[in-house]
Amino acid sequence: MIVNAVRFTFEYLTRRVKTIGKRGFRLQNTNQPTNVMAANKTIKLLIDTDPGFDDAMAIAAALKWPNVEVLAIVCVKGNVSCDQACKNALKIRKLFGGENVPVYKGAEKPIYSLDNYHASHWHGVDGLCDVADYITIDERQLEKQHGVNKMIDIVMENKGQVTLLAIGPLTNLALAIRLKPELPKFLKDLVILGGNYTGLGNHTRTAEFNFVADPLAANIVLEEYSCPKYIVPWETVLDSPFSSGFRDKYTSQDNERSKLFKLIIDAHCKKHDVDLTDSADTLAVCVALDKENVTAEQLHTHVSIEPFGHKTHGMMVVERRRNAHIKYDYHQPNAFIITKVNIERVEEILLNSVL
Ligand SMILES: [Ca+2]
Repeated sequence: MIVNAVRFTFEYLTRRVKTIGKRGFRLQNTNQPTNVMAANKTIKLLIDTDPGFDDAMAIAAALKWPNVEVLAIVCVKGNVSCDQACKNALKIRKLFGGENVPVYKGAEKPIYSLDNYHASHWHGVDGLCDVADYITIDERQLEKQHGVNKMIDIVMENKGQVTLLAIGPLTNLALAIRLKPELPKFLKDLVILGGNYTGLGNHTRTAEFNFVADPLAANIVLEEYSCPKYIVPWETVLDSPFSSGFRDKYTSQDNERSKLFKLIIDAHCKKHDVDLTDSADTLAVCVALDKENVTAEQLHTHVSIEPFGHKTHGMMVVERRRNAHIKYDYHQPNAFIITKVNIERVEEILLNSVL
């Protein structure tokens, strides 16, 4: 009886979703406990990425997480060129025991962009803060098939089972749905790092990098991917600082994995005279790996993109009008914006990759 009562209480706490707003959008506090094991169910994860050192941290976390099968890594132009992104993915794969995870080259240019956006000023010329040359790779191990075609194949071979994690510009995803319009019906869900929900930008004053780097692709994905979508926006990254001791724990372990991130993070922090306060892509991978325990608060509403504006291109447009989903049936909620995460759980997942 006591065991059943405890089990009921636990299940109640882990499943409860409390609606705390009654407007056209729904703000939900997921009210999750921490320090619980990840769900036993194996996650089939397909990663679309543009490494980038926070992509590297995210890929590492996925490769070392016990209850996930990483089906493939598909690269896209973003922080660095697509060729460089592929090299970085091969390096991370090698160091974190993912040699059996295939790496594919995807789109080399955005569908549309106002500028040749990249982020080498932040991630280093090579995307890994220019400290990872010592990791040797055989570039012939890059798969020959185009990443967009492979993305489609993987989803269709695992219908209803694939979680697609998109932590770069959304060019590959937009191309995939143009080639296979019914593709989203066969995805389990889609987790995106990108966009903003209060108009706060990073790469421009009004737009987050992944969305502004290919705003038309982002618009296609937000409007047309009908599967459940979970978006980690820029504001949530800023609102989710690591604890004061995290950097030391993450970078001081006595192994090659932790050593790489010490080199990367030390170089980045020295160059920019900053501390490691937050990390964007890592929040998204943690949502993909353990959504129930990482998500603390989410907003269920309609989102799209301003693709062509001169001052606001790439900005995520969020429906916040009271009862808009009733008044305007074309603005039905189409995404969950993750507005708050459980950073303690995020740190646990990241630390697991370097222990
Ligand atoms: Ca990225």
